[in-house]
Amino acid sequence: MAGPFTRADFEKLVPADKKLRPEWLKSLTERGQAAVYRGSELEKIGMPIGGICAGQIYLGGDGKLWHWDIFNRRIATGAEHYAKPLRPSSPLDQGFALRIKSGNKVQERPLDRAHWRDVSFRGECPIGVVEYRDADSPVSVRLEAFSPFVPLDTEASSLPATIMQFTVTNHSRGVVEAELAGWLENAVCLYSAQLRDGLRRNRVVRRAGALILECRAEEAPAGEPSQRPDILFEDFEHETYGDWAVTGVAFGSGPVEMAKIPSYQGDVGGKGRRVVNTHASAPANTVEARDAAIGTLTSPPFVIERNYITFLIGGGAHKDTTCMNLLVEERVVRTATGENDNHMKPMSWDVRRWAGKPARLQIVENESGGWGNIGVDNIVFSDRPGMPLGPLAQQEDFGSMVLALLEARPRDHGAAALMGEAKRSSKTSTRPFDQELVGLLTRKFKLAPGAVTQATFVLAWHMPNLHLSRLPPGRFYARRFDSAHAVAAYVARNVARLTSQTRLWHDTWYDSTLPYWFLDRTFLNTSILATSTCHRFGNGRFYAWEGVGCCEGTCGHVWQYAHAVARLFPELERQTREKVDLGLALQPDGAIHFRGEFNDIPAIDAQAGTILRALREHQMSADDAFLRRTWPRIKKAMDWLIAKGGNGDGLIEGNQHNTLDTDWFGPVAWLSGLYLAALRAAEAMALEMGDTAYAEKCRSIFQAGQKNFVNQLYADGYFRNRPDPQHLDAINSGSGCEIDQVFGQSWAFQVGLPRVLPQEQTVSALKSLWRYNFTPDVGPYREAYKAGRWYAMPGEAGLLMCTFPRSDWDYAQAKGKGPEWAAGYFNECMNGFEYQVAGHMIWEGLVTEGLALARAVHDRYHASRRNPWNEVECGDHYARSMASYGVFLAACGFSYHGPRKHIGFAPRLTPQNFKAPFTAAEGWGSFSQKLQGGSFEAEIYLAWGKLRLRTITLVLLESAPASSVRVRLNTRVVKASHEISGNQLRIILLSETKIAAGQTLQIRVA
Ligand SMILES: [Ca+2]
Ligand SMILES: [Ca+2]
Ligand SMILES: [Ca+2]
Repeated sequence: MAGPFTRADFEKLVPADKKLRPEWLKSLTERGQAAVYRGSELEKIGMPIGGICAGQIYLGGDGKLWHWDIFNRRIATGAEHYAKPLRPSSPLDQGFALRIKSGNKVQERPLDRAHWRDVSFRGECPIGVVEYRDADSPVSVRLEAFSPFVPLDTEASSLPATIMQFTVTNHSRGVVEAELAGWLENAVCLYSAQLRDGLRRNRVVRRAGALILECRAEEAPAGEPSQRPDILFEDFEHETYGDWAVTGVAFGSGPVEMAKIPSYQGDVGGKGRRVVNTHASAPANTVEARDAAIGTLTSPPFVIERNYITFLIGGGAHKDTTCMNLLVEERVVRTATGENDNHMKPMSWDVRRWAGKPARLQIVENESGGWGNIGVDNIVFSDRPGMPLGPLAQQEDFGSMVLALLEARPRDHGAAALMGEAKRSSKTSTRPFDQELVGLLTRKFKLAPGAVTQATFVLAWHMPNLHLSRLPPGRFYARRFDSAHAVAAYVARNVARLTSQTRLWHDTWYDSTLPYWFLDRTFLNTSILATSTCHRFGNGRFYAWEGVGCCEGTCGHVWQYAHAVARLFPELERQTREKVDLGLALQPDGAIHFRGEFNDIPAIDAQAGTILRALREHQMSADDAFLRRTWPRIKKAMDWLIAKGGNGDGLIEGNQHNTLDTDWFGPVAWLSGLYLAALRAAEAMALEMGDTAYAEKCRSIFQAGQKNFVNQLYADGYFRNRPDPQHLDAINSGSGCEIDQVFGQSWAFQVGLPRVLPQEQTVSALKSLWRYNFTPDVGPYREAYKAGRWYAMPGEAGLLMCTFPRSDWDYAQAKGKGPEWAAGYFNECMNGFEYQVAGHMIWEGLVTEGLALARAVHDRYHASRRNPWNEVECGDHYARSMASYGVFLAACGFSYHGPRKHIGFAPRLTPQNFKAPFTAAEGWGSFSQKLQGGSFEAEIYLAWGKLRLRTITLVLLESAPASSVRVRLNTRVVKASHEISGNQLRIILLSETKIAAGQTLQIRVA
């Protein structure tokens, strides 16, 4: 394939001298400017803008909402959206427009790119800001869009709603009369409406001071019961397609015998002997070539003379390209696809509306990529649906939607329907499912020169029928609200509080000395919570994919990298530890099935990570109740790992499943290092629980392990593995330079543990990663090592997962006889891992290198390249990327222990003048420190909630004196003592001190 490469070749693939431009290096630490996107940069922007675990709606670069994944349809994404970013598309009609009258000139300007010359976008999670300007418009418009987001307040942050605040400013010298309109298509039953009849109903009402456009759906009136016999239209039991017209090659010469279908397709579930199955009929031998074939199959005309068309359908889930359509008057009136499953399922179309009309069926197979095939059988016209359609109210996309105009004025106007027989003033309107029903709300205003006005719209949705296979049904938000109307009314009543607290968090986050790019990148992945990666079911359980719709079970080995949720909404992580990892997934022997109920094996990294996360979850609690409840189970999980280590040497030798999806054998630096970190965490928790014998057990294995780890695995400046000679067929990075080799120490920093790995060798390992794995252009490396997916394109920088700088091990050996898809991981750049290393480098003082790694990811996700808000791994909005929050914590040198009432900061950037936000168990705020004149001053300002403290640690700067330490809470002196060890200052408050919101604890060291 490529190689073998010599040392000199390696230099060409990953240069030792990165030749980073001085201005780029300078920009890593400069506060800089907020990034504002314009022009073509707006095209791919999709900022998640709904509540957490409430579906997924994007705010586009020009302020239009798109994607609209709120209808409980499982959307499964893959890795492809890195190389081919999604473009805005919307299944429904919604938007805002301004009608402007100045003098005798009237302009109509929808709020989008097409109608304003200058549109700009600034996304500061959780708030997106879009500004519209045009030299020909007397007014400008500023849109601020967000869903309420208040750390620690899960309830306030989980609303299925988006607030859109418009500010209109008159820049002209004359009076302007204007009307701002918002419209919403009733898209309730978006998918069901393609299969059955029903009615959509809109109404406009005033409630809670708001003008509310409510969109609902209901069953169609029942027809006359009928006794007409079924008509078998087509059973595909012949050798040819008969009267059906064939194009292309995918359909072959006729229906295929089920007995001759490739066995890997499984039971396709057909009726009789033959079926339509393009995967089997395509004239090709490989799966790819079969997928590549395309064609159509069109029935002879028939007259619709029964209420339903029933059939079996399977194959690809591609709308429009692997589908069967019903054509009436040459228009597609019904369409259906498979569900990426070869087993065909019964489907019914309600066709009463077209009774007596001529029609045709068309089976389309126009997809040449994965799942480019379709199966169809047994087409029957019947007066009964072929499968029970079930009550409309139980369909996944049933529910309600609302557009509301808050603080409504008497002249604000609402119309239930825009067009058709209902007049624009009508307050109610109904339409059958196949007709569009769009409602409208408007506000008229008059603006004097220079005057400003505001209008706040709320979009709310309520689709309670989420149902993921094997998981509890329903949506958590439906426990609090019975309709979108109730959601909108709640927002209307609480908009002042929800808005001010969201802004308070936003302002607290950005009121920092840290660079803008750094604040943007480390926080924006938190928006993954507001995507379909994350769900909360009717019973309150938090659940997540790895990325949208891909890889189930809140995967322990992926989620252990993600630090954001634990620090912002710790109750969700505590619940997942307690109910899932240490609950339903915990086996009698202590093994944790890392996908909850979805798999039956443990993984070494997930197991160690769960123990480390349990410590973190304890530290983010107000008291020790969580640890008391879970400690016996944590111990059990630890004992499983200890047993896996076998001989007490602190290294694990046997089969080790892990996040790279295969089993590795022999001591692996990355996995044994995590084991050592877990031992340290268990020891710390044991001591807190008064379990000194267990603490001693963990400590002694740890101590042996740390020595063995260095002695056996450290060579040539980094840590390698010692692959088991009995298992050379297995994938193993061997003596390659592997990205996670010192992950255990990285974790230790995140939870304030004493060192797990010695500093000297650890720093050297990180420098080796920089030297051997960080490349300013992945192109040459990927040209030589082709396997793997694309998360950094040629010309883009990144930290490679594993390189092979030594001559005793190469990709070919690392691959063993493992599958190419898994070995290919070594050649990729995966954001979550890169953040793990970036944070670790910053903790260890390699600040420039750490920032450069994080910035490389940031640059890859610049809006000119792809959607900045969608970090992709094997799925959109990939959870591991929430590791970026750990990079932020590293920059602050943050440590916190809620039950012990301890907080600490050790800023790595500009410590002489530093300010950054923090979150604790019961409150959040801002930490700042400054060296000025002869004194060092630090402040802990609490913006929200409360913070109870006993001890505080700070790092003294070199030139700072420390003969006296004074602590004040606002103006009151707080009695305290202090200890200094090295440059560490530890302040012990004489008694527990509570800082309330709005108060500042001031520390003056002189
Ligand atoms: Ca058949
Ligand atoms: Ca195909
Ligand atoms: Ca061992």
